[in-house]
Amino acid sequence: MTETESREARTAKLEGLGTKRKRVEDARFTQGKGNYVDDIRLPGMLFGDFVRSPYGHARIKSIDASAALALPGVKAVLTAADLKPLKLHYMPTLAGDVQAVLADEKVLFQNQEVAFVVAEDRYIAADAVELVEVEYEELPALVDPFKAMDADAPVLREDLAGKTEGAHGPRRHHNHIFTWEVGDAGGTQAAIDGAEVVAKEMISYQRVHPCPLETCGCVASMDKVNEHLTLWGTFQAPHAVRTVASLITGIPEHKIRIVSPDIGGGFGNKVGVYPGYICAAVASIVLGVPVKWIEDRMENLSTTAFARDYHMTGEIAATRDGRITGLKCHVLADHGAFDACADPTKFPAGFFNICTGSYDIPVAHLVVDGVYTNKAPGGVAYRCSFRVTEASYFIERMVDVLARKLEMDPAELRRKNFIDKAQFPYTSALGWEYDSGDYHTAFDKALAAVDYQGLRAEQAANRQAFARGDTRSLMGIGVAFFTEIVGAGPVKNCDILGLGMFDSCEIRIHPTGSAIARLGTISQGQGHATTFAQILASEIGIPASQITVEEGDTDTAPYGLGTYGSRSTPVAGAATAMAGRKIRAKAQMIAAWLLEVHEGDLEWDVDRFVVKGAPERFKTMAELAFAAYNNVPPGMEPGLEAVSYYDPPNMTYPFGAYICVVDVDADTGVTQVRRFYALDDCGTRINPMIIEGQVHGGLTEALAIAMGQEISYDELGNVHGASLMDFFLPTAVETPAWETDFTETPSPHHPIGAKGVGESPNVGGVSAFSNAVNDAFAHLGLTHTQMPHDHWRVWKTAERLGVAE
Ligand code: MCN
Ligand code: CUM
Repeated sequence: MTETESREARTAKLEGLGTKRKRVEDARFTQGKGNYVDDIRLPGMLFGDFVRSPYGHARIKSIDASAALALPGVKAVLTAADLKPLKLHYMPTLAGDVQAVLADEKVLFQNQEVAFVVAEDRYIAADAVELVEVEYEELPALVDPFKAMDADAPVLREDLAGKTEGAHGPRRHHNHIFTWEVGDAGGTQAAIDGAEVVAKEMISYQRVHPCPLETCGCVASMDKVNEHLTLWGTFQAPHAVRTVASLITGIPEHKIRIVSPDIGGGFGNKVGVYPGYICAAVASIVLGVPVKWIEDRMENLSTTAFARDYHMTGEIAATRDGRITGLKCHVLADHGAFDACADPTKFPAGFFNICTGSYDIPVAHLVVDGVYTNKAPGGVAYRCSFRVTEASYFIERMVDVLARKLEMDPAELRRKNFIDKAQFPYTSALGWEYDSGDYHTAFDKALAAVDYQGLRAEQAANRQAFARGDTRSLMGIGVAFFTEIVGAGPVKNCDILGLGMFDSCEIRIHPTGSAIARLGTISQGQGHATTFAQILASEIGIPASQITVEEGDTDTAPYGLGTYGSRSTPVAGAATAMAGRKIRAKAQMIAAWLLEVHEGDLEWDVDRFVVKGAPERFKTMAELAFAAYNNVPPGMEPGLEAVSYYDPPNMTYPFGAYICVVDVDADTGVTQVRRFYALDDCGTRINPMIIEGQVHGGLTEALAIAMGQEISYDELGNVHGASLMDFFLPTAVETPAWETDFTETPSPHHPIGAKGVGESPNVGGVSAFSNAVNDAFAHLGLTHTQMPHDHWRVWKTAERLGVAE
């Protein structure tokens, strides 16, 4: 049938690795046919809504729900007192702390959950929320992390009274969570003390929020007859939710089904476990009918999964000619009222210890102190790769600060200190083994692409013109180079609540040669149904268009740890390739049987096995699929299925070079991103179009963070930035045109050489914007200003430097 088709034509038909295959998801999404959690409607379903605290810190004197219960249509009002007998008023967090499901005697942040009203519809529930009378006694709020461990700081967590040991070691103050130390303290201090030049800076990365278009939510449905609980929800890790739900509720795990339907953006916001999930489940168990809970925008921004809030003091030592000799960093980490960071268990500050970045730094030392404040919990979210965004921002600002001190070009200083290609696999001073990289090639390509020397010459001319009064605009050039660490990842290092972070793929080939693949991950917009089929197409020779990819239903998908930390490609992508290879190995045995040759006499050719030296004798994968169901070698089981649980030997280390050119109006502080060039290296590229989309999205979020986003609190503990009136969400108007580029350095340990990419543009992007804004004022003596670089703050900087009119 296809004998005459060329190898190229057969390869093209597969739409495998490297193809710009169009997203198969989009037919559904662009026609409004997605199925999101709020689309789920079940007979008799009730709606839950929260009574929330108006105070940042207060004692609850009393709760009176009688007026709410009297409202027609209200079915129940849950408070901590109702949850206590079930031992569900606190829930375990992913970081080994506990979090109040409903406030127990005290509220610890504004908008904290105090009571859960269940009613016949959302509107009645919202009206009833207003009728619940809560009497509070206000307490002094603690919002400044730098004051959290003062001797007279207010005691926040009374539930932890007397607890001197936390999940990550000893606690030395009532608001202290953990101290995490990595590296060589003595050696680093010696390097700093003996250095020719030392640059020091305190770099804050403000509190922000990922703000996905779809907020968090769930539908809980308890079938009391079969004692079976189904939970549909916005979960980035459905299997982990099932295990945790079983442990918390005591319902056997086989009687729980977790389903993540379509998810409208996650960005880390949907990794954690929230009070709404527990309350909806409890309400459904108690009332015996389905209960839905969906956050509104303000609830989302002010109560679930903030990101960052890291205050990083660095010292970087160097020789006068620009060779970095040591790096020291202290981080004050504001975790809010409960430590609900979603990090692998052994890493209370995530992978922040990749803060030596892309540089060959001989010695380094890092200390992170985590503290409680009267703010919302969360801490790991927002395209972060487990705190790599903070680490990357820190080192990329520090290198610029050092460059200023050395009066050296920041690009030249980077180039001089890069880990060399020949040094890979490279072990960093803080203990990571970088799998592969070629930083000089990528960086040189980036500098050439933007004509870096030309830009600097233009900037020099701009500065002279500004000094003469010929222009009111200052030109800034931001250079950033990042190394990511994604693919958690080795079970021996990485687990969450004891669950090793492997991932999985199960494949079934149907008799007519099409297939279904199920994975332990879950797409939230990344296009997994498109790209994972491409990996398989190349492995098993079945066109991607004939492979269905399914994720997110724990009753059908193999166990996996979910999608975050850009781990799907490095881990589940590897499992997909490995499962595909098992399919191919069995198909080869069937082919040998059918062609009456020895297996070793066959070779794989795109979509078929061919007898070596006899190209006219072959069996296509479609033929072998059918044979698997009716004519297999004696003793072989029929069928063609495989499953792989993949425990990666190491993480993958994508990298990239980003360059930003910004024009700053000195009189108004208005910034205009004139140009942004992003070169990404994520190893073998599965779908260049999807990668480009990921980079565009991540850069837009980086722009948002660097130039305007902030969730701040006033001294009373009131949260600011909790609505889209105050929280900057860029639209097409603010977003510049992105220029993307790539190099391709495969991962040596990944079966197809692919590294993750989802978070790279955010990890690398924020520093490029921030470096550009700082650079615009560098000739006026500025070394560092804190983000966000919104117009007001930029204008303040210009004013402080005496150039604003
Ligand atoms: N890809 C590829 N070739 C590579 C690497 C990746 O073609 N070498 C493709 C993958 O096949 C996948 C996509 O790029 O379709 C992202 O893959 P990967 O980097 O493995 O990241 P994950 O799939 O694990 O996604 C998680 C990552 C994270 S942690 C955040 S946060 C984020 C991000 O993805 N959230 C997103 N990108 C997002 N994009 C959308 N639209 N929505 C989100 O919520
Ligand atoms: Cu850290 S945000 Mo992503 O890992 O889902």
